[in-house]
Amino acid sequence: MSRVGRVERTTKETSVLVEIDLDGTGKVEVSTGVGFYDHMLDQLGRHGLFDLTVKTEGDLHIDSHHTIEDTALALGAAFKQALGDKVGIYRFGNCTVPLDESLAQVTVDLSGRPYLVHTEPEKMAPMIGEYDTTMTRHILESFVAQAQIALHVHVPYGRNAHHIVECQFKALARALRYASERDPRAVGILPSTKGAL
Ligand SMILES: [Mn+2]
Repeated sequence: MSRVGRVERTTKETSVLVEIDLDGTGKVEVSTGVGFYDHMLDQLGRHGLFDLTVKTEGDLHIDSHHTIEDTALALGAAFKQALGDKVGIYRFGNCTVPLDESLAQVTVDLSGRPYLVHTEPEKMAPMIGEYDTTMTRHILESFVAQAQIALHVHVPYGRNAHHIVECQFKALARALRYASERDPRAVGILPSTKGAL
């Protein structure tokens, strides 16, 4: 059974299409018009081994905020859709990824309830190309709200803004992969004592 999600989301500010296949090979086609964000979504697909298509046309004449946020919302919704009934998955995942001087620690529970805990160094370059570095938390908030997962992302140290953000996306990708992958010992079993996820 294929685990795919497809979300189209159109407002007066943006038009977003996201397609994701959780059991892919990391084939990614992303275009949001924000170069660094494309680079981050590329990390997400590649290291999550998700096949991922993202096409966003947003109001970049204002700034990149709506484009980035609405893409994250659609991505979260598509991820949730692809997870389906969550039967037979690991549910929990974590990964720690260094990128030179920076370190990201990500832990996820595909719980059905949205919750984000996020810490990163407060002193960071404000922009990476057209990407406002305060948007990283906003992306995670938006993704979590729609995917309905508990997500903890910590960067205990780091100096270069590009590294600080990129290690978060790499660790997120791998943690989501581990959590969403099928557990061969749990075929047909929903990983919850409550009977619902
Ligand atoms: Mn916003």
